[in-house]
Amino acid sequence: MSENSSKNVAIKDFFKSNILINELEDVLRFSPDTLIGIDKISSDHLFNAGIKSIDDLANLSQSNLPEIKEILPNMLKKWVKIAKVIQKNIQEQLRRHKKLLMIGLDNGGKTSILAVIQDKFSIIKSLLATRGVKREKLDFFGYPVISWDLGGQVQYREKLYFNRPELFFTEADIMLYVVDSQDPDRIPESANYFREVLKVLVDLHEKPEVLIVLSKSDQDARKTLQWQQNVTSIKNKFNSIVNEYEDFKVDYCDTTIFQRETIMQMFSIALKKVSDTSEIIEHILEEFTDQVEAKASSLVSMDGLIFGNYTRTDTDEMLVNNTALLLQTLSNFYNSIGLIREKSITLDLPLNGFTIRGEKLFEYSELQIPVYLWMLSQNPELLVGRLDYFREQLLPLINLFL
Ligand SMILES: Nc1nc2c(ncn2[C@@H]2O[C@H](COP(=O)(O)OP(=O)(O)OP(=O)(O)O)[C@@H](O)[C@H]2O)c(=O)[nH]1
Ligand SMILES: [Mg+2]
Repeated sequence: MSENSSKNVAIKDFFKSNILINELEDVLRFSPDTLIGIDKISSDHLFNAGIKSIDDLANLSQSNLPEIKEILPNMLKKWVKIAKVIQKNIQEQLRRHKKLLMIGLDNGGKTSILAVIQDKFSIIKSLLATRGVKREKLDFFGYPVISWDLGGQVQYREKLYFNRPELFFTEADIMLYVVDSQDPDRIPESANYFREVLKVLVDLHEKPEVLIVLSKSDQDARKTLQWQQNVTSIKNKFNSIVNEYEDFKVDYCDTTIFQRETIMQMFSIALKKVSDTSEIIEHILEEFTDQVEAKASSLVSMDGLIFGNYTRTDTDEMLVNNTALLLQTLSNFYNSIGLIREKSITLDLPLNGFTIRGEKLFEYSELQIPVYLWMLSQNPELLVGRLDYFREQLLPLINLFL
């Protein structure tokens, strides 16, 4: 992986020591006299010449600098150079962040999902409806994401987002469209909003990855017929809308804030769609799965993050992912009552002729969360001899992804 060399330039070294940089986005709007070497008087002269910010300074052409009689041309040239370095650096840093749009009707659970991802469980109880757009940097296991949480109340939907769509819907990498799976009355309204959003995206030639999140899929609700009907109805409506636009493909995920792993799983599915690293992880999984003559494999952390999987059929994928999730819950339970985590967990299905086996590969983050490789195999002994080789190849990549 090539690292950007300008990443290492410390932006703050260019600024006077009393200048605080909180948000990278703001820096380009700072006035020129925040820079070392530009005093207030020169900055005023720049201002009078229409150069009000570092961005303005950086946008000057070096070969055709304006004449400002109070400022020496060489001086101006140097400042422009510095501003250009800062501008380039910030743009690169911002580009590395994936833009995540959270969209859906009011009360759907968007802000709650973002709170769970950030482990801010305590704020969920007191959440108010989001007013307009709330942007936030998320550090999802070190994966830089900027979330745009678009409050779903009708006044914002009608008067704000669609009036200036380019301000909200451009350059998004991922769109999570959140539908309340326990509110059948509002499914048509939500479907309409979804259609309008897709239309805007098409008009703007934007093509983010789209994931439809069936929120509030709480364990008890899922057992009810009503919930299952809601989900069917949502999928029917949304699929038919998606079919109107040939360019879009969507996936569905269900989440509940009462099981953090469902949200982590949804989020990893979303990130996997836009991340090269997981592509590489999947290649390695594929190679390994073939080597050990297995049918499917999945790399999953004990808190529910799926780093990658490789399967040939949808059934195998469901089998390996769902079993992994279940055995994880069991293993976490054992762990919570003081038992030691097993290195290897096996589920035998002899009548069906296969075994699902989880092998602990390593632990990640300061929290030392175990990461297991799950395999669906007819011949699990083959796996054991090759695990170390696999671990060696994969570990550096996982570290990149995290
Ligand atoms: N049962 C259940 N309730 C949830 C879940 N997620 C969110 N809620 C509740 O749904 C309500 C709305 O949640 P928010 O996260 O504020 O919804 P929102 O989509 O951000 O709403 P707006 O900001 O108005 O667009 C809150 O009372 C949450 O406690 C869930 O998974 N299950
Ligand atoms: Mg909200």
